[in-house]
Amino acid sequence: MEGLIACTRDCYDTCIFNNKYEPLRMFPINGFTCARGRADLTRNGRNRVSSAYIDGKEVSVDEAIKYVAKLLREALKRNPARILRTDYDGNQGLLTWYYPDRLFNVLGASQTDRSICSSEGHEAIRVHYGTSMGALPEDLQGFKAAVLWAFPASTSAPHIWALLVKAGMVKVAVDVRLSDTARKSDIAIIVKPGTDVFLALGVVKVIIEEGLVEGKVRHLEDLASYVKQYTLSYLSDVSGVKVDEIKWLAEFYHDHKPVTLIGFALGRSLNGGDAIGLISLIPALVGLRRGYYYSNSMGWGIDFNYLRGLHMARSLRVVPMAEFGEFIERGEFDVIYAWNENPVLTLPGGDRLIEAVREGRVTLIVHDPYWSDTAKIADVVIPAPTFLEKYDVVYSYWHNYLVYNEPIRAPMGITEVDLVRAIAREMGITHPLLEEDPWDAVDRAIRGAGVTLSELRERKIVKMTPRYLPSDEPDALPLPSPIEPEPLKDGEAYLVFSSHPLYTNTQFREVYGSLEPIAYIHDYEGVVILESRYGSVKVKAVKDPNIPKGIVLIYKSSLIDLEGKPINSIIEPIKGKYANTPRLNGIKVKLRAAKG
Ligand SMILES: Nc1nc2c(c(=O)[nH]1)N[C@H]1C(S)=C(S)[C@@H](COP(=O)(O)OP(=O)(O)OC[C@H]3O[C@@H](n4cnc5c(=O)[nH]c(N)nc54)[C@H](O)[C@@H]3O)O[C@H]1N2
Ligand SMILES: Nc1nc2c(c(=O)[nH]1)N[C@H]1C(S)=C(S)[C@@H](COP(=O)(O)OP(=O)(O)OC[C@H]3O[C@@H](n4cnc5c(=O)[nH]c(N)nc54)[C@H](O)[C@@H]3O)O[C@H]1N2
Ligand code: SF4
Ligand SMILES: [Mo]
Repeated sequence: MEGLIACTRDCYDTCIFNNKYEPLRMFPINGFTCARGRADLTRNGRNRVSSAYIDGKEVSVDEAIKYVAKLLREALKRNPARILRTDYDGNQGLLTWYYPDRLFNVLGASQTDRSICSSEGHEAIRVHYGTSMGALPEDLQGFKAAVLWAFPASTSAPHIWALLVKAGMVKVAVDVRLSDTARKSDIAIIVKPGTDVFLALGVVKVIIEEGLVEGKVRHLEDLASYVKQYTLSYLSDVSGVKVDEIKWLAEFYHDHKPVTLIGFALGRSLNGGDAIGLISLIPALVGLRRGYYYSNSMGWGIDFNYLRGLHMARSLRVVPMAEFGEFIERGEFDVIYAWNENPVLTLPGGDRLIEAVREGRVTLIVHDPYWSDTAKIADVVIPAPTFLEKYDVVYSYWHNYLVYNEPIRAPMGITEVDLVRAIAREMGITHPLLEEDPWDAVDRAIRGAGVTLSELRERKIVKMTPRYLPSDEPDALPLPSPIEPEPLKDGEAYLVFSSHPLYTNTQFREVYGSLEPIAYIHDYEGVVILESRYGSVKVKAVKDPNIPKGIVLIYKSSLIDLEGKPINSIIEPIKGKYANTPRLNGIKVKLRAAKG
């Protein structure tokens, strides 16, 4: 079989392509891709880090490795916890993302907790079902209706959206604004930011109290007495959803048995984990099995911990991403090593990293294929090949295809695995975790998913059988502990973020240009200052009738303000209850017209 390649981006769909980079005509890829997939071959030649750099001076990769080894050795002598490695899902490959951890675990360095995106919901669903694994693409096809809860899939998951459309499903969108998805759905329910748990309590209350329960949920009686204490009019007041709409949604669940698709963004809001957990129980209450989808990555049985070497070594200190800026400001690190991530823009308080590097308090090492905003300010930059240029094994958090990626372009730079092993050698570290052949590690890790590397190399694509299925009888416990959002005063609004069709987070500006920092609001045009308790940024306000009063929307691909300051400098260091996920959505901001 000819070589294949899966898009390794942080995206639900994980498109699979042939070696001419044409999307495969198989379910659920169905021969089409998104604007980013169409631009990959062009993008691959632009804005690349083509050499290594130390303090802005071009050097060979070998020189950079020696320099990094020296930096790490010196830092180790002081305190390993003063080395921080930080990473996220710029490339979801098992070798690219997971394996490099081994070096830092062996060093006993500090790590960020990878809580920025989906971890809150994974944990919130797991406590009820034993796993966060939910419906597969094939399962989705069996439904006649769908509730897209904080999930603007027409933008964030084009293949999931296409599946729902093709199946002719009745679609209900729950969002804080009329997103593209909400506009294209049959019904849009507009909820106030951070109050989905109150809406879900209303739905659960109606289902229980109107005798609409058809499924089995353990400790249902506890849930029943819990919802009794709330009146529908209170739940309606807090959530902004009319009592009639709450009742309608409960009856819709009962009558149409929709699948519920829960967006990650909800986990990054007030009450996010509680909301996701409770929403995931609604399908079970109306008798559906695997009636929700959030992320299936925990269902495959891939041993991510083995790849990271956690069976032998682990980092000494875990830094919540929510407190990234705080830790840096307190002077907790001497050296920061970042790969697969653009933390100056995407992590809360990324501006503190810029300052610390500028003032020489932190030495920043970045391994990236592109001149990201973080690479641009780094003391040491090392070029990485893109996913089109290296071998890897790629899984999806939606469908169950495991793909053996084979390069279709000549590599530029050094792979993540080669780099961390070379640094270890240069440091004189001999540890079995770094000596194990990386492909043996992959083979061990995917055996848990019932796949062997030799089978995968031969067939290129193997369908995994989910190992960890959700319980058919989930537990209603733990019960939520919802908090009402702070009310708005004059001139205040809740700030929310969403994905943009042309970008993946901060990526693709080399193809589609920089996205202006625009704050979409209901009724104001002009340059404005957005001020939170934590700082302020200057952005352009643009009127949008799809945004209700009291809401400001910024695309999460325009995270630099008009003066070059990261938007995330105004994010407060607040952590989610289940997995410490930073609260990015729904923070209160004051709007002021900017002078001049
Ligand atoms: N095109 C594209 N696709 C992407 C990405 C991308 O950058 N571009 N990013 C990928 C990544 S990293 C992720 S995490 C996923 C994210 O994908 P999703 O989880 O689908 O979320 P977002 O696109 O971030 O949009 C969040 C939605 O939630 C709404 N919202 C905000 N606060 C609340 C609230 O309190 N309640 C409710 N009900 N709604 C709320 C916003 O208005 C917005 O419509 O998408 C992935 N797919
Ligand atoms: N204010 C606000 N902040 C947010 C969000 C929000 O909604 N609002 N969303 C959050 C979410 S959901 C997420 S997931 C995070 C995303 O945060 P990041 O993961 O930092 O996002 P990206 O912009 O995708 O940056 C990924 C980096 O990985 C690099 N990369 C790509 N491929 C490779 C590779 O093969 N090897 C290496 N070494 N590097 C590679 C890219 O060039 C890029 O610099 O942002 C979060 N930040
Ligand atoms: S970003 Fe998503 S939809 Fe686009 S090519 Fe990659 S996997 Fe497919
Ligand atoms: Mo994400």
